[in-house]
Amino acid sequence: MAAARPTREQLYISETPDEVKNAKGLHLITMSTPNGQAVQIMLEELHDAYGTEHTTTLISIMTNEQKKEWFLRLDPNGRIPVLIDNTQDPPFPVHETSAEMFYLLKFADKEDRFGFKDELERNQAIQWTFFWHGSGAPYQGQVNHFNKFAPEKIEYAINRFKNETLRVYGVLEILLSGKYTGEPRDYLAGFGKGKYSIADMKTWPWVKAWDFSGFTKEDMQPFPHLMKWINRIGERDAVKRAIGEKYQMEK
Ligand SMILES: N[C@@H](CCC(=O)N[C@@H](CS)C(=O)NCC(=O)O)C(=O)O
Repeated sequence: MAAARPTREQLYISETPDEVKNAKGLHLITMSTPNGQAVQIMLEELHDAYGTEHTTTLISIMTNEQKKEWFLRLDPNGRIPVLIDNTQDPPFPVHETSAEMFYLLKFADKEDRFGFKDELERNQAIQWTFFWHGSGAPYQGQVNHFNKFAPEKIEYAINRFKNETLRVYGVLEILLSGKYTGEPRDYLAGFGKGKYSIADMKTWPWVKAWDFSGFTKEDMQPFPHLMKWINRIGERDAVKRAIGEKYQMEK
């Protein structure tokens, strides 16, 4: 007999919002931050590619909804976004943006439109998704924290995380410019010029918010290919919807 998974009763309790426990298919609990937007983009792309539907619960992390028991039962890490697949029985919760995107790639992107069939290209997508998950998002997140939200201005911390974020932008610039291959690329993963994939979706919501993080046009000058990549992805309908009104909480 297969080992038991958490039951519906363990996942959903009386405090769980009705829209979460009554959801039928893919359901995303999110807020439109860069981490939320990564999975929002993937879901909107799946909608355009396959007509895949999903529903959402929009929360405000300022009110610490994500630290309540109903949320921790779905994601003990207490952070958005959380994806729940209610077509599994019992429902299957997924936390961590990249894991959510890989889940959607496996179960909702049957043609690998946003992934790769070739195992080496697939591995490139894993490399660049991990790169941003481990070395981009945490640094740029700390820039935002120390620049905007920390109660005191600690110059060392601000400089440390700003410099590290500029360094990882530089890594993306090396890749996209084709500095060592002679061939500029359009997207992060895939041979040749690359193919739009989950690696781009994971990375883009952060990098496009460089000005929010306090970087200037001068700071961004060394990254012309990265700036073009930001515009290229920003033109997609699914991406526009994923960062738009639909995911803003009503005030
Ligand atoms: N490694 C996580 C990070 C998620 C994360 O940091 N989410 C932030 C919003 S962007 C959050 O929920 N913060 C609220 C909190 O920490 O309580 C992921 O990739 O999903």
